Amino acid sequence: MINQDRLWNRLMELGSIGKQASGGITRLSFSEEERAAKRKVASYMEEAGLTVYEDAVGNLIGRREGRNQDAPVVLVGSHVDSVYNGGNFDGPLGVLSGIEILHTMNEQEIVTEHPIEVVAFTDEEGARFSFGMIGSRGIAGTLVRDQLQNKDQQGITIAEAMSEAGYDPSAIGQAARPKGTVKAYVELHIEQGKILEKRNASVGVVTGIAGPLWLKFVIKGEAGHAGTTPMNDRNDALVAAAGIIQLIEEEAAKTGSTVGTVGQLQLYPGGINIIPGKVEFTLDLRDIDEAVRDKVEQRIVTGAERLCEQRSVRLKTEVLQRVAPAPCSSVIQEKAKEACVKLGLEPISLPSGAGHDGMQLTELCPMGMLFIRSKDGISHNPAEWSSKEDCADGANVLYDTVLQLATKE
Ligand code: HGY
Ligand code: MN
Ligand code: MN
Repeated sequence: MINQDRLWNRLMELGSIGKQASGGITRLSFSEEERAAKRKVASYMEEAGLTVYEDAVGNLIGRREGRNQDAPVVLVGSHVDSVYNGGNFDGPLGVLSGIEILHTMNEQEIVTEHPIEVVAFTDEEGARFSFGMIGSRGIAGTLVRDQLQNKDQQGITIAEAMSEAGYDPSAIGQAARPKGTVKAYVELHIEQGKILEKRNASVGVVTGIAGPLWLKFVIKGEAGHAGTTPMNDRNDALVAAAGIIQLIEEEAAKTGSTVGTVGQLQLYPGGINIIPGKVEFTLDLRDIDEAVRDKVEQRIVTGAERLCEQRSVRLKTEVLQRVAPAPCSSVIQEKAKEACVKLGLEPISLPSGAGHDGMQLTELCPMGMLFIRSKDGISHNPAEWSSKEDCADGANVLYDTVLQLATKE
């Protein structure tokens, strides 16, 4: 069994890095806070007796050798970057549990056939550049140079932020793992929903990951005087945006499985007495079924175009990222359920509404995920919480699942 106090203390200690006065955590990719968190995680990897290194896209990796050092590696991990004002567990749970299971294997002098690596992926959330999963795309070999041109709110590109942090954007290809070099990838994460809590279960086995589609809407109307412009003579970009946001909620709700969220909105010029001339906002649209999601996307964009025409404002939409939903390996699901039963836990299966790095790795290797219960289903919020016991249950299921994968051919 893993050392649950060590895991918990590291979770709490890491959670103090990037903590805001609001109580939330902000650790954006290639920021000083994220670098400090990676230094702290590297020290835990060293304490665990792992060989520590970074790859060309800044993924931080701790490696434990097996009997056969040329055998394909079993990968575990998650991320330590966060959303704005996020919670303590989203990401760090998977990285620190990965370190904890390897620390325990070293203490128990367990010998596996395969080497095992724990990775803290660069920029899973995409909070800073509105383009995420950079580290896992790098390992999958699917990250391309023009994707590094995405900008943050200060106009800094990913490539510039990488260079400033000491990485060479032109070398991203070196992070790619050739097919056959990775046996499996397994991630432990908080559920960020209410299914396990409703089932009164600490751990669940993930069946598949919903695919996030991120769009940017830019509406151009005409700025004007709030006092002298009659209501029937306006090209108000914000009122048009309000109509589209209403449409998003209606179209997403229709399918019963799709979720649509407008998380960012900027209006210009932003004076109290000026009719907004321009509005930019984002849409995060997801469904476990890609065809359903993309049909909803089409209905929203068509409806938005019609609405903007009626209001004589101009609409431009841009795809920021389009990630296909990803099924989890049935072999890994079975091994994880076996691990649950061994620990006296009911083997519960559930889908993931949230996106995760594992969805970038499905072409490279079989992918599996485990969830632990989230209090009130809250996440991306300082109130995000999971109990010490549930973290320990999750890490012990991860431990046994990874041991099954790493001991046999
Ligand atoms: O957005 C997500 O689903 C994840 O938290 N990156
Ligand atoms: Mn998240
Ligand atoms: Mn996450």
